[in-house]
Amino acid sequence: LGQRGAVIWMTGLSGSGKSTMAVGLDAHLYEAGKPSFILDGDNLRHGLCCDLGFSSEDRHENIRRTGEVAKLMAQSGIIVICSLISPFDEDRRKVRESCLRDAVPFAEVFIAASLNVCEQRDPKGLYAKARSGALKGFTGIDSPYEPPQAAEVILQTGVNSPEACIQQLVAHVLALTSL
Ligand code: GGZ
Repeated sequence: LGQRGAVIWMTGLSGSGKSTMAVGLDAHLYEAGKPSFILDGDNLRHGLCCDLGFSSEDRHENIRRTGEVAKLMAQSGIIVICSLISPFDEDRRKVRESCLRDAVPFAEVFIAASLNVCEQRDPKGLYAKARSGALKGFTGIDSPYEPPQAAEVILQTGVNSPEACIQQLVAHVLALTSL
């Protein structure tokens, strides 16, 4: 029997902890002997999506393109962990529908740190730049973020420890991929 792939779609503000959750999940899946791969928005924007900026149109295309790649990889048996802000509910819904249409297991994971928490963290100083007006169209400041209405997993990274959040995520993904 072949290995079952899946698309695990993490959405949340910049600084919410998407990358930390992705790396933690990836490590646990490796330990469990399950092939996995991270598609990270910030990385993809250097290659596959290097022609895209941060307009709504470009963000739509960023999510569409990443979703298609993720589905293809999942069809080859890999658990694909997507880590993108993906601010629009409609874009995430389209990826979900596309995966489910082709029988690829899909889970939406809301990295639910508040804007306040993310702005306090500000690991790259981007919120400060956005507040000063030096960076335009930054998500949560002057560009929208639509929280998921029905995410399969909600991780309170501003409340619970990274380890606890990763455990919660791992449990869901192992259940999803051993059906
Ligand atoms: C949001 C921006 C912006 C603007 C640069 N808005 O936290 P980071 O720095 O390391 O990761 C963010 C990344 C967002 O790329 P995504 O592909 O995930 O975005 S989307 O899903 O909306 O297409 C952030 C950085 O790029 N960044 N400018 N204006 N984030």
